[in-house]
Amino acid sequence: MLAAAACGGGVDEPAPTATSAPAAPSTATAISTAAATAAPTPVPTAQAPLATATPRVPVLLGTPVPQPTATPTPTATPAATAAPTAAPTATPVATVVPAEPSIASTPPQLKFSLAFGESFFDNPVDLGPYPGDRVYVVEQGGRVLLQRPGVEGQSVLLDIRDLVLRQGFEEGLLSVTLDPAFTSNGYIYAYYSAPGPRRSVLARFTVTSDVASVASRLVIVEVAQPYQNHNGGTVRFGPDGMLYLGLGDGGSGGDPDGNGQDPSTLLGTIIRLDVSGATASQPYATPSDNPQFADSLGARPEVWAYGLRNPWRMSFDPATGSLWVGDVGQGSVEEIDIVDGGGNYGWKRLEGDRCFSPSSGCSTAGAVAPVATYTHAAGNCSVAGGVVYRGSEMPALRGYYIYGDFCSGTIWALHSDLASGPIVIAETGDSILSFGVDGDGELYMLGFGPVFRASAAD
Ligand SMILES: [Ca+2]
Repeated sequence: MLAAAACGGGVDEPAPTATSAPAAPSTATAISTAAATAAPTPVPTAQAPLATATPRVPVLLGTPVPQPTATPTPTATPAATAAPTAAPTATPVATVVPAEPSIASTPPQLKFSLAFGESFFDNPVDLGPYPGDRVYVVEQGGRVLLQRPGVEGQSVLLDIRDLVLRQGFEEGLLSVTLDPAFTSNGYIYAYYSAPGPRRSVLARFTVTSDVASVASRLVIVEVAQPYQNHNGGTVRFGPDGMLYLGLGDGGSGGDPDGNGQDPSTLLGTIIRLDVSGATASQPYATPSDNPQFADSLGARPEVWAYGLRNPWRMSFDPATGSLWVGDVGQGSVEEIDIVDGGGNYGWKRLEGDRCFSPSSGCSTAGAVAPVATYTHAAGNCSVAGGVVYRGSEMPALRGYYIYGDFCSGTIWALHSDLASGPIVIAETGDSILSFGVDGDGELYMLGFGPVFRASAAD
């Protein structure tokens, strides 16, 4: 087990200010110097909205491949069985909520063992299912590795270390997901930091025989980053077949540009894109059923929800379709949100359930409250959002949302129907970067180097 990192740094390490910025390394580019020293002038997003994007009815793809279902997953591809010849003209069908057995009143305490023998990683930050009973593990430095649970050997699915900016602690390759029709089209999506100018990039790559071609890259969206921290970000497909990406408020500390409450920028939002017909000239379409915000907000049409500070980790509950987000706090409170379309999650008027700006008497009007919060007492510093467990090995854990803290290593379980409050299910002492599940829905915890597989301690 690794010792916890110093909490003063952590996932939510404050951006250097103009006066405290460390000397740029000799390899630093002009853009990094500018970003560290320039006044925090709002930087326009790199890509204008696609005003000509044809509104389209989202193609309903059924249960996405990467998200395990509650029952054993058939091997047939969803695209083969669910993609209709003609797009339906009705509004999208609401997420189907299958009957679930009741959730146990007490979740099990967890223990962790190395998931892939003595395999270690360069900051494993994301993990998900891959065909052939494998999982992919994302390294922050820019590689994606294929692993078989319990086996030490690995192969390289994607290597974009040459494209990735990893200057700040929170920069790098941050998340990867598979297309719902991956088994037929080979598409994977990667979200990473890039230099010149400093920005976040969501790009698609095509996989052939378990290797992604870097040359196949198709940039979906780019967002200029004014500071090196608060880049979000998780990319996942929802049960509606749409692509969701969480973006942070742009960074520094205290959201100096006010991006959190401004959905005319993609910073501080979760965006929802239709990438099913992506081409180089039109890499995404804005779904016609994206939320309609008040005209006065001037919201970008891609925005699904806003008011987020740094949604580092998010996931869909494969049973209910709910989007669970861990939004990292400033200096006092960490929060868990269930994010619905059109919601304003409060930052920076609110940090968790407390006023942030102003520090008292703030307006809570229109802000969606978190479903859980915890404070920076007891060594906590930064939430690593997790997953709703729907696996089979730990029946008493089914239906609980699992999340942890980067500094304290504490892991909680929260009843996904919110019938009771969070329960501590492990004190790992590890620096928790992220969580993930394999194709059976079994739980993994990602630390600084190792990846652990969870099991019930009793
Ligand atoms: Ca909030």
